[in-house]
Amino acid sequence: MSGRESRAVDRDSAHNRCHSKQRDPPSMSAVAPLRIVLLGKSGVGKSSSGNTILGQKEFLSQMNVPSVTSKCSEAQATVSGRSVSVVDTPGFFDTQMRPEELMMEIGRSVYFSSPGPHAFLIVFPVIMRFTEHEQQIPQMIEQMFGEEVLKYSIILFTHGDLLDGESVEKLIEENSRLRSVVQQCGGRYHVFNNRDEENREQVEDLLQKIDSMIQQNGGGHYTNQMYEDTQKVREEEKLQEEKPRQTCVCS
Ligand SMILES: Nc1nc2c(ncn2[C@@H]2O[C@H](COP(=O)(O)OP(=O)(O)OP(=O)(O)O)[C@@H](O)[C@H]2O)c(=O)[nH]1
Ligand SMILES: [Mg+2]
Repeated sequence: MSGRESRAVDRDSAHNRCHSKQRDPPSMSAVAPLRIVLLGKSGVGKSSSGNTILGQKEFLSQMNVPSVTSKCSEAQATVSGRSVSVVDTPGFFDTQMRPEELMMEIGRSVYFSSPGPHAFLIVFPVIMRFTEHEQQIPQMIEQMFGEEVLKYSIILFTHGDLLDGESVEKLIEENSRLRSVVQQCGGRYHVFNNRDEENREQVEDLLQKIDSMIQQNGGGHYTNQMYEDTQKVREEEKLQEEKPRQTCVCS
């Protein structure tokens, strides 16, 4: 799972990439579909954030339940006139997940976000106590998805409603662990209040931050060998699906 091969590629087309190295012009990034993957410990607000982004209840989120999401899933919606795909994941960084289960779910997240995500959102509740474990999460993500992955990552703080007038900048300044996590993601962060479903401005602002990250990354999405292999599998599956239909037309 080394990210050595990680690099930005043209949008949405692994096979086009083989024939052309041309990238989408930056002006296209406002209309091109976005693929987003949500990562974080269980109960931090991943599913709620997915619902906030999409503007509809696609992912299950419940109060007072220790761990709701056990499998990766994907949902799409049109957000501010553009197609957005969100992959929700279970708590990859929780000790109760068995290694084989973890590998399986990482694979499913790769499948759902193939040919590669434009953005990984690393979710933490803004009021969370930051321990050494939280500080290690970016490195754990590099081990899982490849070493260039943090160039495509933004820290998403949930529970913004509980900030109680406190500024997130001040929290980051005062907490060295929090600061380290944000710095590992190039200083990129955003705050969500998932209780305020009507607040679309927080989603627009996030999409803008994702767009500027994409531009910094040369206009493409994240990929590495793991995503390329998965994309090949998806293309083969598509061909297999189309085969019977083609036979029907010919006979
Ligand atoms: N007050 C407040 N509560 C939130 C916010 N975001 C999420 N929650 C609550 O936090 C709890 C967990 O949220 P989920 O979205 O289910 O968290 P998750 O990361 O998907 O959890 P798992 O699927 O178990 O890993 C739920 O009770 C949510 O209502 C927020 O911005 N503000
Ligand atoms: Mg969930």
